[in-house]
Amino acid sequence: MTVSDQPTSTSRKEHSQKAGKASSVKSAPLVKVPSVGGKLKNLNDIAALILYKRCKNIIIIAGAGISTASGIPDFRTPGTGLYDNLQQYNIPCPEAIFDIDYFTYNPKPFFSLVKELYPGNYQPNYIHYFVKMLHEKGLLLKMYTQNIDGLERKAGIPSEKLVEAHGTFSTASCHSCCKPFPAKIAQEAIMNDKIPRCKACSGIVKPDIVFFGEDLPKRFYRFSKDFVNADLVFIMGTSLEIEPFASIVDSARSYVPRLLLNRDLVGPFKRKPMRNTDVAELGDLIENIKRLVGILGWEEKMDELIRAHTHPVRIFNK
Ligand code: CNA
Repeated sequence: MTVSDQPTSTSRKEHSQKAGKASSVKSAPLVKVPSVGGKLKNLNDIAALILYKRCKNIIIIAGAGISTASGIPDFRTPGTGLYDNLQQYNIPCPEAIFDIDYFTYNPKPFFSLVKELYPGNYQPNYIHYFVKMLHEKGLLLKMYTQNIDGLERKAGIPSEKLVEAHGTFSTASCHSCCKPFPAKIAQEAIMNDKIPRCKACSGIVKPDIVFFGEDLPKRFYRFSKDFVNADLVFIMGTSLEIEPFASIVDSARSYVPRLLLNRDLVGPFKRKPMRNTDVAELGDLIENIKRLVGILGWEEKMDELIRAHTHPVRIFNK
């Protein structure tokens, strides 16, 4: 029996009471609660799991697609992705720009590119704020991101909830002796077209973002402890092409619902048939997240959250 075949025995009033504060669901459409282990079909089913508090520990798995709406190109989208636009750097293959061996041989292409990508040039978008909203509602267990743009932190997602699996620009270190180097000074040098150098050994300093051929931060390898407690997993804006990150999608218990929000099917969502508890909503991420927010009845709260972040109240001392 599919979810939509089930009769609903829950009135809107009961639904609101079960879902917590009435105000948080007052404008939400009535959604039917899916049966345990039953087939999940669409965003309505996922929303119902959240509204009925069947799922309270959400893990987000994110990639470059969550930041394209902020103006940062991803890797692989044909035409606009970075991999189709690196001709000016004269590198042997697109991956070389983030390859640690190539960086050791010639760091210049990386430093030219990274000047454009540095945090500070871009702002979080609706998707980053949606994750912040999950946190504010006590629903965010962890966010695992491959992104290096720092927009999760900028949206106010606290660092203890964040696993920046491919590193961050917020710290830097020497590529030769590994000594930490002030990230601000590294950034200033890069912005002025200079290569930052280690004070101890004169080695090249690089922001602590993870290159192909480098290990991921220790924090990433604690993922199994998080996933064992997850009761819902969102996978957003990633091609799931890069290991070991890509494999964490299979780390939750097999009955835990997973929602893919992406332009195309990726990873385990390409298998046919999909798991009963997998849902794929293909298309533009912002449109789909807005749809989910609408079903959840969180539009007003989202607007407030975004307003509070983008226009913080200023207190003037006379
Ligand atoms: P990717 O391989 O480029 O995949 C991105 C995925 O997102 C693709 O499947 C796209 O179809 C999808 N996508 C893009 N925009 C949208 C949209 N608006 N709506 C729906 N889907 C969309 O990138 P991954 O993150 O999978 O690859 C991992 C790499 C990319 C990591 O090592 C990152 O460091 C690296 N990267 C990060 C950034 C960033 O920090 N913003 C930018 C570019 C690359």
